[in-house]
Amino acid sequence: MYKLYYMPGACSRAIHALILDLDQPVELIARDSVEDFRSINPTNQVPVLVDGDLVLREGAAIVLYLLNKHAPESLGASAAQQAEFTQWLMFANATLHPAYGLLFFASRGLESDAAKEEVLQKAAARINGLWQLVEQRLADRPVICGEKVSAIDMMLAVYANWGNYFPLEISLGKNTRQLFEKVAEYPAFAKAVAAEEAVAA
Ligand SMILES: N[C@@H](CCC(=O)N[C@@H](CS)C(=O)NCC(=O)O)C(=O)O
Repeated sequence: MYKLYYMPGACSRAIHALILDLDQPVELIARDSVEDFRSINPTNQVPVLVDGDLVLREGAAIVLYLLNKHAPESLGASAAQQAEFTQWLMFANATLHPAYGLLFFASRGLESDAAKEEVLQKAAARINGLWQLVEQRLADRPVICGEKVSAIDMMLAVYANWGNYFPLEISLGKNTRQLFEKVAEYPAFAKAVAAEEAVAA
């Protein structure tokens, strides 16, 4: 059985949903219930996946590990399709996710209100620009890669939700909103959300 270190509503939610989608058993461990979590991940961040002796950090690496192990065909048939999947996975995990990270940093890390406001507005402008790329990608396809909802779509849906924590104009286009309706109804994602909310309640 996999162990997944998580925080409710955090990026680990997409990994949680992916494990359920792959029909694999998982034990969820809340990061904040672990006394010395830094010994598991020195960055103090989730997700961390444990598979026997393997302790894996970094969301994109975890997604690729799980898909290679349980559903390699979903990564794409050709080298070009696989590269495209990796590109969008990294866009989500290494470009869009850190852009949201700036919002959290500004709201918690800066003392002066003026500095906070400036960083928040700049981060929001960057995030809006990145969501436009998602919108364009979805102009002629229902999901980011492949035929059905993938880990990438679920990651994007999790990040989009973080906009609700800030009083900022973050606008999602019509295609993007349609994608997130699909993700919300996707059984594995809905199950992961329900499980995390049940624990948090
Ligand atoms: N590059 C890391 C980033 C992970 C990350 O930012 N995790 C956030 C939750 S979305 C976290 O654990 N934040 C808690 C903290 O930094 O204290 C990855 O992709 O796994």
